Amino acid sequence: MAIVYQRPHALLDVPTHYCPGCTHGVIHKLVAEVIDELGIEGNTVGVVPVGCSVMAYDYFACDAVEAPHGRAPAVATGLKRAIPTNVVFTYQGDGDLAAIGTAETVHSATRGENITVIFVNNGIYGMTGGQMAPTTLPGQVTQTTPYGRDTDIAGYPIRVCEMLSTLSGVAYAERVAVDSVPNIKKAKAAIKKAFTAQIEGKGFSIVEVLSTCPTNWGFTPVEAIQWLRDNMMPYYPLGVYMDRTEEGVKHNA
Ligand SMILES: Cc1ncc(C[n+]2csc(CCOP(=O)(O)OP(=O)(O)O)c2C)c(N)n1
Ligand code: SF4
Repeated sequence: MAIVYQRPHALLDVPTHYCPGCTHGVIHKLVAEVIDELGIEGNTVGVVPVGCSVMAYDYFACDAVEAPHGRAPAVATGLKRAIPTNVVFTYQGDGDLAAIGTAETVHSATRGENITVIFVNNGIYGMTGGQMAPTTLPGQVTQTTPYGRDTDIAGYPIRVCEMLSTLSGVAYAERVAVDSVPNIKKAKAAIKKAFTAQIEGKGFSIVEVLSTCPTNWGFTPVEAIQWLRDNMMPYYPLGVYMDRTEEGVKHNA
C-alpha cells in the first residue's frame, strides 16, 4: 500500500512531554517537515530555549544546542557566524523571546543576523505554571494577574512582528496561527519561506506562531483553540509584516 502521510524524518519517533492538546507539537511537526523538504537535516542546528520546549533537542533529528533563558539568538549568532553554511534556527516562547530575551531578539534582528527565529506566542509562561508574559492580553487572567492583566500597572502586550518590522536587518517577519488546517498550511509556508530566506543569505527571519496553552489558560484543547481565535487573533493580526526576500543579499552570503 502506498504511504501517503508519515512522520517527517526530522521529527524523531519519541514521545514528547507536551500537555494533551498543546500546539507546540504541531509547530514541531511543521519545522521538521520544512527541514525534510529543504533537505537540510544534516546541516541544520536548532537552538532551543528554556520554557516548555526546553527538551526540543530530544525531538528533532538535527543537531541542537540548549541556550539559557532568552539567549537563543545570541547563541544562534555565534553558531551561524562560525559555520555560515549551517542553517541555524531558534525555537522560543514568548517569555523567553519577549521578556528576558528582548535585547538578544532586537539586536540580532537589527544586525541582520542570517538566522531564523520560530517564535511561539501562547500569551503566558507555560513551563513555570502560568505567570503573565509580555504578550499576555489586557484583562487576561494568569497566576500573577488573578483579576486580569491591568494595563495601568502592567502596561500593554508587545506585538513582536510589528516592532521588529521597523528594523532594517529584518528580511522576513510573518505572524501565523495553528488553529485550523488552512492556517496550519500557511504556517508551514511561512516557516519554509523563513528557512529559505536564510539559505539565500537574506538576513534575519522570524515566524511568530500564535499557539495554545490549554493547561495554564484553564481550557480544554478545543476551547483553547476557540479562545485563541476570539482573543489572540484580534490583538495579534495574522499576516506578513516585512518581506525583503526579493531584495539583494544582506548578510553572511
Ligand atoms: C535566567 C532564568 N530566568 C527565569 C527562568 C524561569 N523560567 C523558566 S521557563 C520560563 C518562562 C517560559 O515561558 P515561555 O518562554 O513563554 O515558554 P512556554 O513555556 O510558554 O512555551 C521562566 C520564567 C529561568 N529558567 N532562567
Ligand atoms: S504548559 Fe502549556 S505550553 Fe506548556 S506543554 Fe502544557 S499546554 Fe503546552
